[in-house]
Amino acid sequence: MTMSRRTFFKGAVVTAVAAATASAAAACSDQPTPLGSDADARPLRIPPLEEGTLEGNVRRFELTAQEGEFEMIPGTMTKTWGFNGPYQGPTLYMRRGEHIEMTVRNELPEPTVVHWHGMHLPAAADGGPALMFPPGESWSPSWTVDQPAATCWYHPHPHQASAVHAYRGLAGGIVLDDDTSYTGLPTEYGVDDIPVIITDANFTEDGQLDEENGWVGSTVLVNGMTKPRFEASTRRLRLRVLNGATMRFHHLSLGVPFMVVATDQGYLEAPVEVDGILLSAGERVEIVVDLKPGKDLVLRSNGVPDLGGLPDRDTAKTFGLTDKFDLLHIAAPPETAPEPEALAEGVVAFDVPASASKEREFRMKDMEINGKTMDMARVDEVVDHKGPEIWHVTNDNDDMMHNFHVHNARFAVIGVDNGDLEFTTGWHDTITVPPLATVHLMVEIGYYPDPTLAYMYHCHMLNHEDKGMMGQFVVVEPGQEPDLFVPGWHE
Ligand SMILES: [Cu+2]
Repeated sequence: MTMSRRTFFKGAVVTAVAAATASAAAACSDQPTPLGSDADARPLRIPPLEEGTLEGNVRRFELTAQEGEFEMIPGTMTKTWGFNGPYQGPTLYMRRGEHIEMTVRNELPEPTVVHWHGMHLPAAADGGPALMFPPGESWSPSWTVDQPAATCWYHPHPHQASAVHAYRGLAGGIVLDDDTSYTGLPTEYGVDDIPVIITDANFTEDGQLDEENGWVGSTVLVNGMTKPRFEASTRRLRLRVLNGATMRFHHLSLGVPFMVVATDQGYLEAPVEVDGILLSAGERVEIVVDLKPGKDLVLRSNGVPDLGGLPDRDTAKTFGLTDKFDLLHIAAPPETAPEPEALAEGVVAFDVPASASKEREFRMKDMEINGKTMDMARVDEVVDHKGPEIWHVTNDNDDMMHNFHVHNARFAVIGVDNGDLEFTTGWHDTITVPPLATVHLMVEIGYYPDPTLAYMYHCHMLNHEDKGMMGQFVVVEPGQEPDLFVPGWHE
């Protein structure tokens, strides 16, 4: 794998020094880059909505992971990876109750696997590292969608190479729909219901992805492009924001208050008005903003408040927490656009279990969880029941950011000790764990017993994950022992 990674972007090493200098200069700027008036502004690319083929209750998708070239920066073709295209992938549409039959073909020069982030499904479909498959082959997971409407996403999860595969462009959104009737909520994909996938990259002098200078990119992209501009035709927009970065945290603002209507795992009980919201890598949030004719808005990443809990500005800078970016220019709608209806409240209930029969503790430090780095042959936790659990997750580093993602699960934040999280309501599957803080989670795990394959919990800063900050849990019948399949290539 190392060999093919090295041959992927020729010239990356040669131009590394120049690129490092350039990206250091760019990353040091605390000022938002000019965006709307810039001659380089381009219309926001909307990934195609892929509905697959529906036959009765069965929805089939075909995804091909492939190499390509994409114009991330105006006028420059960058070698990239994508699904069914050169960069990123289509937005997959699916509905609760449907049976999904997915075929993923690997036309890349390296083994990979795809994880359906946020979905509750059998471990055989989850796309953990044990399920990596080689170039030229296909993988066909299937599952039944049994969870509320949400914005999920898909991205690679190969052993020790998740960061680089995602960085090259392997990511796409999932619109998971259900029968919830939500008055006032925009639902027309690409018109007033807009995917906003935030990633970042460093570029070499010849405009290629720089893989040698760390994973906090100095160029921030939305849907794969710099300086995007969206011309609103309606007075209300729903933005499905995904922080698809390998490492970056973004504290998002619009210059006006906006409504949070959904977190990772679906709708909130009622919209919550905020001035800004923090998204760690892997998190999603659905926001609703009302626009006024004549008044453009800019979606900004404004720097993480209080340095994210890190001890000083220099440390915060290494995680990119002091950087500010203009992400997306939103051009105002015309006067003729009709006024939207009032946004409904109480469309879903937020029923967090009051207690749990099992508690677990996870301590994240350096690149370890509970003193161990990831081992594909080791079962770290066994879940042998259907009920909720309380997980206590601590960041034992005072000088490092981490976050925490659990596969095949949703959780509610029921407490935070020794740190601040400004927005904790709703169901999540990924959450920031500030330095020295403990986040207490009420976790509901999808119950699909299978002693042979594990699910992952890990830091979703992908370079931390690749360095070992990940563990495995196996879901089994009560009293059953795990009997873990370990792939032959395991070291
Ligand atoms: Cu981490």
